[in-house]
Amino acid sequence: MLYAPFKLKDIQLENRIAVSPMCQYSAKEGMPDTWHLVHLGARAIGGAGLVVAEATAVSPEGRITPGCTGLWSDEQAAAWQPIARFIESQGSVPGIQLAHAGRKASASRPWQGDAHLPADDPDAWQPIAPSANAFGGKLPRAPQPMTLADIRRVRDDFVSATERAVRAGFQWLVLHFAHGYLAQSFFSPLANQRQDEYGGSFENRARFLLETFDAVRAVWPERYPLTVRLGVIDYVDGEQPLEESIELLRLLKARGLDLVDVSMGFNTPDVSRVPWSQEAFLAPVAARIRTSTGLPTATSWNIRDPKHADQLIANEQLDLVMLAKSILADPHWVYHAAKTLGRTAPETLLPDPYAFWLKGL
Ligand code: XEN
Repeated sequence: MLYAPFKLKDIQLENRIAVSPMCQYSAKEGMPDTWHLVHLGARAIGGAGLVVAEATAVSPEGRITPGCTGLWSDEQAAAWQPIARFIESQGSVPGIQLAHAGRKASASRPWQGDAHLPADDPDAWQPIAPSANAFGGKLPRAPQPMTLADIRRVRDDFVSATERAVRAGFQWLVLHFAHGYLAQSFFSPLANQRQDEYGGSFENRARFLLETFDAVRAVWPERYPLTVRLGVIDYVDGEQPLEESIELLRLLKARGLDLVDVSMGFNTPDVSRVPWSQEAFLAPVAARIRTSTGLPTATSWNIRDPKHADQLIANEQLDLVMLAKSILADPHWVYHAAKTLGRTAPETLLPDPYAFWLKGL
């Protein structure tokens, strides 16, 4: 079943294997370059049905680190174009994730500390968020609370970035509503302490996400899938109940959401209760969301074993598996998994120049 096609809107994926957006922290001034082409292109050559480019900031202040990619300029859109085109030329669908990092912005790259840059660092900038409370841990910098004008501006930044994503040739859009970044921090009572119409009740905490989604929906072509990655669970006390995430997804579905990629909230530095070592630990949560909302559903996090991944699709727990570390470690995971699953002629999943050499191996 992992190799069954999947149609959503006018887009057909050749299989159920997707490359999850993975930050490379390797851009300068938000510009994708040959690193991004080779990184994403290699996984398209490897045969993933969908290749989603990393969390790409809708504005300079929305980057997680100075190395994050962006789509706030036409120059960046032009730089993404050959990347999207190459992914498509390999039979994969090119996708991109649009993001604003909120209070987690202005951090160093993970291999340089994974911490807020000191405020006087020439590369640092002032993060913004729903409220002035800091994330904590290695991200202690207090964000500037957003005014209503800031909220409108960020929503408009998502719209402009979406228009550029279309021009760049992307055919699958993921709005980053997870991982403690801006949208997620509006939704989570752990992060959002606003007293106005954007804080407090479920309706108010959902408002920024729904308004941003609506604005993007209006400019993203109807024929292409519009998806969100939503943090539905934090594994800490005080988080929003799963029922709230389900209700939010129902509202988004009614407004034109095509698929949800189920992930975590990461609204506090405490990740001690996350069951990291369990294979595909979010799959049961995603399956529950799939049943309760009727939305096509994907998830990532520790999906490595091809047999397990195949069962998740066969048992209709998931529609897509999003691979991250496993496909980073092995760009030919799709081919190797086909061999493990006993598929005949697995080399046919690869482009001709590779299939020719690998035939019968
Ligand atoms: C605390 C977030 C954990 C996973 N990460 C997610 C990222 C990049 C950093 C690590 C993302 O969603 N862009």
